[in-house]
Amino acid sequence: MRTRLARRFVVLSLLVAVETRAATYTITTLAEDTATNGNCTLREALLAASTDTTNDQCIGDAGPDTIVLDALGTYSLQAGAIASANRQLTIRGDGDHPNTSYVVNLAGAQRLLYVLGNASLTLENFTVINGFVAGQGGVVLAEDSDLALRRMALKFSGATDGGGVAFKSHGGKTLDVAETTFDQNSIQAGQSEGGGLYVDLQAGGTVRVVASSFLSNEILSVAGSFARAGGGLYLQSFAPATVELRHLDFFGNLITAPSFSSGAGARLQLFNQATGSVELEDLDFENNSFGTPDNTNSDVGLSLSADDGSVTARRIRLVQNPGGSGRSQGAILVSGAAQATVSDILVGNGNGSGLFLSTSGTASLLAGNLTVAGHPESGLDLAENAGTLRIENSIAFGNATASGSNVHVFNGTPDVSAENLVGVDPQFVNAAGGDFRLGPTSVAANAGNQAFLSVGPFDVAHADRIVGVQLDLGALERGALFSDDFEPADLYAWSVSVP
Ligand SMILES: [Ca+2]
Ligand SMILES: [Ca+2]
Ligand SMILES: [Ca+2]
Repeated sequence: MRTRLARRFVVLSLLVAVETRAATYTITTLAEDTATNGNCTLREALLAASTDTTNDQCIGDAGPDTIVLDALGTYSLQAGAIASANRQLTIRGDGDHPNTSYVVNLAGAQRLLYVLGNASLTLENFTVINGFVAGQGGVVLAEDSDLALRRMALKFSGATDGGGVAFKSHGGKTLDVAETTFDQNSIQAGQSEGGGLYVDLQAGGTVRVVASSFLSNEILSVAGSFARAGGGLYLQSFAPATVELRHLDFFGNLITAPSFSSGAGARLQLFNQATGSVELEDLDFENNSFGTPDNTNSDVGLSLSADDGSVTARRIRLVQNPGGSGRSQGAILVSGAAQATVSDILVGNGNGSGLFLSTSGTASLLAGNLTVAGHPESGLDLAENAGTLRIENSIAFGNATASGSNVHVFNGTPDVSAENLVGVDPQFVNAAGGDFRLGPTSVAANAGNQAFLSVGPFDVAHADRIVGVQLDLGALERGALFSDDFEPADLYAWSVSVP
């Protein structure tokens, strides 16, 4: 017995020894070289981590690796592409300073890294600028690998898809993005998708993007090109996927193409979702635009289509996204057997129409507490091609000043229940100035039905949804105060949990 125990102890010790083997490369120089000159540069560390072999003072190691950017300032990395297959790597700015203190300048010459073949890459707390590749993923291309970004800033980078990052999976991989900024990246190709972030799930996967910003990313036109989608974010999936997008800003993203543009803010396209789910919460879209108005363009701010699966979209603000005549600021289209619940959506002050909701197949879409106001064309466009579409507890007012109507039914007989306030002045505080809160004598106050199934926990400003004797109509509850999300049922929505 003693022998067996002793032997077991030896085996366990060996296992522990193997599992803790890992290299940490602490980078103390901003310079780039591959010379054997007694240092460990960022390039040498990336090469060591990608090959498990020694490069100068970066000692090769078969285990997972961590590269710590320890010097403050701008690291040079421009001597050519680096790829890493089937390895685990973390690159992080030393935590003593914010991500602006650790900058990697790719000088328009290369990506930071291409990971593939079941790799796992984590980037944390640094800034990458000027990435470029004549392919996908200007800073990072992750193929069939897990990728995590935390407290990163990806700027001024370019590619054909995914000016910042391209994530492509044939199934089972996870993209996890938190507290990260995609800023002024651009893409350009015959068919270009994802000015900031491009996600392609060929056989499902898991995507979580929280507390992050997509700012002034751009899809640039090329001659004869078509199908440009997702100025900030593009996501497509062809099999059941789990997608969570929470607390994101999409500001000033632009598609300059002459035609076939969709989702200057975000374009999400999910096919064959079956058991998959899409959850959108606390998303803010402002000033995302198409450079050229055209009849072949689609929805300008948020463009979501989901086939099968469950869809939840709560607390989405779409304000002043100019898409041009005939285009909506936002669209949610569900098909197949999709089950969608949508609530607390504010769509205001566009230059075309407001929000387009559509069902087909056996899909159902239940939408409540919408405020749609301030569009020259129709406010709410509804198409119940098949399936069931219902609108409750909502306001449509101040639209259709040039054409259309406050609620325009394209197709079918969607259920617009009696309490909705359509074409009746809800006395917004300052609609022209973008303040769609209800004034003191608004007929929309306490005029809703809090028992309806679409009612969510918060209004679009993340304040309590029900104040006073009854739920208000529209996206903003009068007299409500901002609530944080200490409530466990409301994951990550405002106080972000970063693992
Ligand atoms: Ca060296
Ligand atoms: Ca290694
Ligand atoms: Ca109320």
